[in-house]
Amino acid sequence: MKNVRQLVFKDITDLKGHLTPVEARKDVPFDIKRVYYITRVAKGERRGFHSHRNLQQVLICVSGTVKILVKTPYGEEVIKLDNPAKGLYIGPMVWREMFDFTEGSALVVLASEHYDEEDYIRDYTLYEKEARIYFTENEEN
Ligand code: T46
Repeated sequence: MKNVRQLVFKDITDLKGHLTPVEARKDVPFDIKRVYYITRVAKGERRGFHSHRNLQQVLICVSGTVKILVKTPYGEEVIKLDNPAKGLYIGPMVWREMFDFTEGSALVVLASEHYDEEDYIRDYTLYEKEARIYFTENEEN
């Protein structure tokens, strides 16, 4: 789907457990300017409900599981993150919702930019209008 792809990282396993390195411009396609994590989400809570105009992010569920709905005017998909060695790349102009967080789950997000509320589109009608223009102008996506 446009501006979304699943990433697979190294899972270095030995008797001590698992280690997954994630390096900027190698394992994720941007320089990482910000990291945040979402934890202790109440049962049944749904987050997101927005798109970003420019931001690129990689979502990694390092503990437990969570489902991510990604949506553009051209289609939608639900991706379950259930492995710390897998990431979900979400580029610009993709609507996202996060739900079904299991108890104790931890969602780590690597972001290409510092926090900027102006980059968010939180109204779906406005999102759809801007997204159609964006994807028409970026046909190679
Ligand atoms: C996204 C999904 C996956 C900050 O002050 N700094 C930050 O870096 C972030 C990410 C958020 N905030 C503030 C803004 C709100 O007052 O934290 C509050 C909760 O943010 P929000 O309601 O946007 O959280 P989610 O879980 O709906 O969305 C977040 C990210 O904001 C968003 O970029 O793509 O996770």
